[in-house]
Amino acid sequence: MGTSLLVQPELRWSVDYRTDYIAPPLGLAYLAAVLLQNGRQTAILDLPMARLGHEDVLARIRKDQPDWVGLTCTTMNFPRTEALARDIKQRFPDLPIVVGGPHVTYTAATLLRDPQSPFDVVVRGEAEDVIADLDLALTGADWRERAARVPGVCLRIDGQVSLSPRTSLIADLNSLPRPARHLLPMERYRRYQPHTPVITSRGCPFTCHFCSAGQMQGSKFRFRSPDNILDEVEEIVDTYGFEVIHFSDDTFSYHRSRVLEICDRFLQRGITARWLCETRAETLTEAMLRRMKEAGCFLVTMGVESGCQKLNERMGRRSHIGHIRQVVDWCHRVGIESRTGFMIGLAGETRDTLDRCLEFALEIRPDHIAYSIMTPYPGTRIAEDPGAFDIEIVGRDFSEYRHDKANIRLPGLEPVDLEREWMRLVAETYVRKEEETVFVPTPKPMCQDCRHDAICFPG
Ligand code: B12
Ligand code: SF4
Repeated sequence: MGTSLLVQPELRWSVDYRTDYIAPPLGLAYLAAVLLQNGRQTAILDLPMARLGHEDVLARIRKDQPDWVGLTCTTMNFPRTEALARDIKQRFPDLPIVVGGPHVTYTAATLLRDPQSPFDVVVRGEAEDVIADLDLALTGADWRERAARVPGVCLRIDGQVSLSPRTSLIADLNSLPRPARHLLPMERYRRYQPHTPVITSRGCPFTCHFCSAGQMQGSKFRFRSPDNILDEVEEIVDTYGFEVIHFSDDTFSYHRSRVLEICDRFLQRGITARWLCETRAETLTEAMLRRMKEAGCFLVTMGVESGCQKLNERMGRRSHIGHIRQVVDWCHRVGIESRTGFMIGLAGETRDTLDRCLEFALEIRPDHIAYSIMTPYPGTRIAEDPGAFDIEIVGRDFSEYRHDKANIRLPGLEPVDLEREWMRLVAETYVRKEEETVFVPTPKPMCQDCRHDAICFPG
């Protein structure tokens, strides 16, 4: 029987790690569920949440002797993921190390061509359809030959890089087992944050040039049925005691009728958990927001990017800022909080458009405002062809791909200017909206003797 150890490496994604939000690694939990369903053994270590370091991972490998180790990797986490993989490789040179997640989906070829890379296998994109066959292949000696025959698996074999095409996207999301949350420290997450994520759909039909969502999970919006979703919500509430659900899909309300059905199910099943969601403004109507409010929704998060329509259009962001204003207004009327995300450093940005961004953010009066500097993530059009947007990528240290750090240069705006402007917008927003609630990531208390870059809890 195959055994594996799945690991979420240490995280750090903001200027002050005490404000970082640690979410359960749902991708790993989905994969673990498929492995368990296929009768395999597996475990998940969430290093930041469990306050574990590399030595703890090595000790666990020594104890459990898994057939392979799997690491999940976003761009910002790549340096930490690679460091962990190196430590594992050094102590256990024969243990296959598999890596997946958004970052490696776009960088697999580069990674595997590097002879110094500690990663043996890369899986690009969704992996539920790959993981059981891969697990079988990695069990026992001569695993490379077997793994090379698994569709969707990329690896180095006999000094050559074999890039198997990605498998097709999972058509029926209802067919997936629920994420194996029982393998995660759910009680710790609950004490840390009252909400927990649920993904109800995959794929994004929009093509914002700063985002790789469509490439990662496809441009077709695939979605779970309301009952399938509500079964998961009930499990989270009943088994793990969460009172707030975070629908962290890319575009939760893309299908209006589905959202209304989800609301109906919340009410029919008498689920009193409150919820928040991430979406695009133009998918919402006032009537929908009213129904969402009745069903427990208290917060809607929307990306705005710039207050300047032209800049948004140049970035492939087709939302109209008039609609954003309208939705924020509806939210006020209906009694749902709104959180708007603004991005600075877009193609064509000038000091003048930055002023307009700030003015717009304050004028529409959302309950929470978040600013980030545009980051050229691999897999985005911006990263692939920055010249087409008059953007120069200057930062290549992925650990610095943070929302408050500029890795780009624009005509007339150096990276340092963008960072100062980010600071100015944040500061002016606080000063000018002092009497209102504005989204501020609040520093969390930390153990005095904490030796990890993570938030600690007693016990
Ligand atoms: C929820 C979420 C968060 C949460 C939690 C993240 C987490 N720990 O999971 C929070 C709020 C913390 C967060 C933060 C950030 N996020 Co975020 N987030 C998401 C979101 C919306 C859902 C993630 C998810 O659960 N997906 C569902 C699961 C099933 O998919 P998955 O995780 O990709 O896993 C599948 C595959 O990737 C693969 N896989 C994953 N790991 C492994 C491992 C192995 C061994 C194998 C074989 C396969 C495999 O198989 C899984 C099952 O199919 C995604 C968008 C999205 N739709 O995925 C963005 C996304 C992951 N975030 C993104 C970004 C940019 C950020 C931030 C940098 C934002 C910021 N500017 O501050 C930070 C950085 C976090 C970090 N440290 O890296 C980008 C990542 C881009 C990139 N190149 O890395 C994404 C893809 C959004 C986007 N479209 O651009 N995020
Ligand atoms: S920013 Fe949102 S709407 Fe645009 S492509 Fe990404 S996920 Fe889709």
